[in-house]
Amino acid sequence: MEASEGRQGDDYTVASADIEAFHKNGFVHLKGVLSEAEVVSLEEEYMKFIRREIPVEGRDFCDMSSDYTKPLEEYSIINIMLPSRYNSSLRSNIYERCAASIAQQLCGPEMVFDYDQLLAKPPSRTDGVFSWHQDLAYWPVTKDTRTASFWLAIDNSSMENGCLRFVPGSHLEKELRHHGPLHGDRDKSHTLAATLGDTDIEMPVEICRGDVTVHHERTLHGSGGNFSSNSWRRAWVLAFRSKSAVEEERRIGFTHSHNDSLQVLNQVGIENVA
Ligand SMILES: O=C(O)CCC(=O)C(=O)O
Repeated sequence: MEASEGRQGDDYTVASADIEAFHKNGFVHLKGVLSEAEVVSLEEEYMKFIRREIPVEGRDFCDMSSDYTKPLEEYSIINIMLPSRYNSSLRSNIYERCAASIAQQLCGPEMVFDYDQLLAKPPSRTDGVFSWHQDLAYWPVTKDTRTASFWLAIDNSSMENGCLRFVPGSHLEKELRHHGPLHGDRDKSHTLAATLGDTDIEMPVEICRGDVTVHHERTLHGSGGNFSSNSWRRAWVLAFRSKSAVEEERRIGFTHSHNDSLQVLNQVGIENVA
């Protein structure tokens, strides 16, 4: 790493090789974005959501690996949408400020915060499989496609506890892959799933606490279950898109809340589920 690369205050200077890798592969792993002390303070807030000390409305608290009937204490991928909507003191935290700096270097100065999300797999939830998908299958298609989706590891994230896996280069495909609702219909669960083809190469990316991966809205990705008996796999997602794309989403009433009446399954188009 050059002396000028990495963290300085609210900025994280991305190496030119990493910018290139992001555009070529559709994702990149950046090390040491947050310090241990910074992760500890985010982790405290994170656990207030997990313990349900901060109320989260309806389907914004759900399990992404199963349908809505699963009892809360058995969730395998605890999914909390829009934590900063439910705890506004989280807005503009140090992670968001560093992610903004990175997003602008990867995709340009127009990049702004779109949404946040917490995704936690408790230990020994071997069925905590996050189905293969492209984020765009869940989102409205916007004119400006630039996206930097951050995935911050709160725990060391490994093959054993269910780290992210990507299909490099899949973001460059012209057509979105076919996705279908994992449980047959969006009223049973929010989750969409695509299947990999024989020629797809999956690349697991193991990262340390305080590191991030950043991916594009068309990069195929997913993750396996948590086979560790003592380690959680907790991640904090922040998505940045261009200001015009976020405005386009909000104009049609799309906020990434699972309680929005408007949901998207992109092979079918936009559906009103409420
Ligand atoms: O945390 C996971 O396993 C999946 C995360 C994901 O799909 C995302 O960050 O877009």
